[in-house]
Order: sequence, then structure tokens, then C-alpha cells
Amino acid sequence: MTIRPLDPVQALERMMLIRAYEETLIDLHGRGRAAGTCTSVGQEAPAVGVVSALTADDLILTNHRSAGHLLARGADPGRMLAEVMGKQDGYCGGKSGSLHISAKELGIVLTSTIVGGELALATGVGLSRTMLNQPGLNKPGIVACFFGDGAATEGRFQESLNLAAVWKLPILYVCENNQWQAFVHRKETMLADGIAGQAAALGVESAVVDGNDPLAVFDAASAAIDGIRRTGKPFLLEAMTYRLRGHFEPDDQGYVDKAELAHWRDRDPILCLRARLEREGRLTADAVAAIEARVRATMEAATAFADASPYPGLDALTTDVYA
Ligand SMILES: Cc1ncc(C[n+]2csc(CCOP(=O)(O)OP(=O)(O)O)c2C)c(N)n1
Repeated sequence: MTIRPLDPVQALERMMLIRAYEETLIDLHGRGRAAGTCTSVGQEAPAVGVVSALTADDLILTNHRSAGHLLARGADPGRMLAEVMGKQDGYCGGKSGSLHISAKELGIVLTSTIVGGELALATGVGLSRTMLNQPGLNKPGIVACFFGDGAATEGRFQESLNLAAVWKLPILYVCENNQWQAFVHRKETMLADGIAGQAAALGVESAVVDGNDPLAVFDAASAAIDGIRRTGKPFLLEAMTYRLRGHFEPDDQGYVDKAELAHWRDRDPILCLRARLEREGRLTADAVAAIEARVRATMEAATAFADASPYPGLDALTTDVYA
């Protein structure tokens, strides 16, 4: 098994950057300067834990709550903000917003806003990986597919995992079980406590992990990825986590049980990791202040970059289209 250690302080900084990115976007949206988005506040740990366990050859498909996955992969927050603001220097020239973003240079194949679309499309990407990973062609790498518990209630979840199992496709399915499916609690759409139990029936191995602990997620993802590389078979990792903000911005979460929200706020992945590292003597107050300053400076520079980026010209209307 080839598990690289994940530096916990670096993991904390990456999670803080993701949180700061989302908060910047919320602020820009509140001031009418950016479109509303589905933020990943509270779900930073699966993004950092899983993506840190991937290598540069691996590909990622994600869903509408994708900012954490992109930033964990090293995306430039300035280009991401520019994209959401519809600017020319965005990853897709300002044409995708946050919901359809892709970045070939980062191995981010696509963001699907069709719930569960990423599951079906990962099957094709996984198949292409298998076909291209031949002597001579030699394009190694696995596929990581992020999706929500809501997507898992759709038929294409079973269809996709079944085909991946039968065709032995190298796909790591990552369910971010954040307890909510837009405005519907998961307990209203499934009787089971989670979705991992369904995998065995399809012949797919699975594991459930504390999705608010990036180090636990990293370990579980590393073991799963190692197995996928050895066997070529798919694996389902279910990260139990929570969406700390509304489904999209703005959303006052009036439909959320206050005790449930308080329970999960206490388990905020950033506060928990920070407290743990401080307790263990691995993080000082000065080090936290330095991280906060770096993150703030990064987001200030990102906002300035996105602000300065021009809107696409009229000629962009006819580029990136088939006909
Ligand atoms: C096929 C489809 N049905 C419905 C929607 C509307 N919709 C957007 S996000 C969402 C909830 C998805 O829940 P989940 O998969 O758990 O992801 P989460 O939003 O919790 O991250 C719904 C119903 C959609 N975009 N696509």
C-alpha cells in the first residue's frame, strides 16, 4: 500500500482557504457582484481528504457543490471567482458559472448540475481510462466521482455502480452524505442510515468514514484508491458530513431543525481539526494567525483579479459551441 501522509496543518490551511473562498462568494453575492451558488461550507473535509489522496494522473467529476473539490486540487481562487462572475479569465471563460465548471489542466472533467449526472458520466470516463491504460497508450489514473446522498436515491446510482462493477472500472465513488437533498432531509427519502449498504448488493466494496475529519477521510480514500489501482475495481466511500449553510445562496435554512444545526456546528471540521492540533501541541496561536493572514491575502488578491478581468467580448458568443 502506498499511503502518503497528509500534513494536518496543510490540510487545515486548505480547508480554511475553501471556507474563505465560499465566504467571499457569499459576500460578493450579497452585494450583487456575483451570482448565487451552492456552497460547500461544512464539507471541506471530504474535499481535502479525498483529493489529497489522488495523484496528478487521476480525474475528477463533481456536482453542483464543487468549489472545495477544485480548490483542494489546486485551482486558482481568482480564476474560480472570475468564472462565477462571468468574466473572461474564469476557468471556462465565464460561460459556466459555478455549476458547470471544468478545468482540463487540473483533471477536473466536469461539474454536473444535473443531480446524479456525474455518476453516469463517470462510467464513460472510467471506461476510457481502462481502454487508454494500455502499453503504448499508457494513460494511467483512476476516476474520483463526488456526488450527494440525494443523487444516490436516483436510479442512475444503481445503474452506474452496477456497470462499473461488471466492467471493472477504476472509479472511486465519493458520496458526501450531508444529510440534506435541497430542502428535503435524507430521512424523508431513505430508510437506511446511509447509502454504503447498497454497494454490496451490486458487488462493489465500500466504507463509511467520518466526513468531518479530513485525516480519517484521507486514510480511507488512500486505502480505497490503493485497492482500485491494484484490482481495477470500483469502490464506494461514504463520507458522513453536513451542509452548514443553505442549499444555495441566499437560503435562511428556516426548514432545518435548530438542534440538528447546533449539533453539527459543534462538529465544524475546521474548528475540530484546529482544536485537536492545538491540544496536541502541533499548532500555536501564532501559526493560526499566520494561516489566517495568508488565506485573507489570497482571497483579496483573488477578488482583485476577478474584478479586473473583463467580461467576454461578443465574439465569445460563437466559440466553444458545436454549431
Ligand atoms: C436531475 C435533477 N433533479 C433535480 C434537480 C434540482 N436539485 C438541484 S440540487 C438538488 C439536491 C441534491 O441533493 P444531493 O445530491 O444530496 O446534493 P447536495 O445538494 O446535498 O450537495 C436538487 C433536487 C437537479 N438539478 N437535477
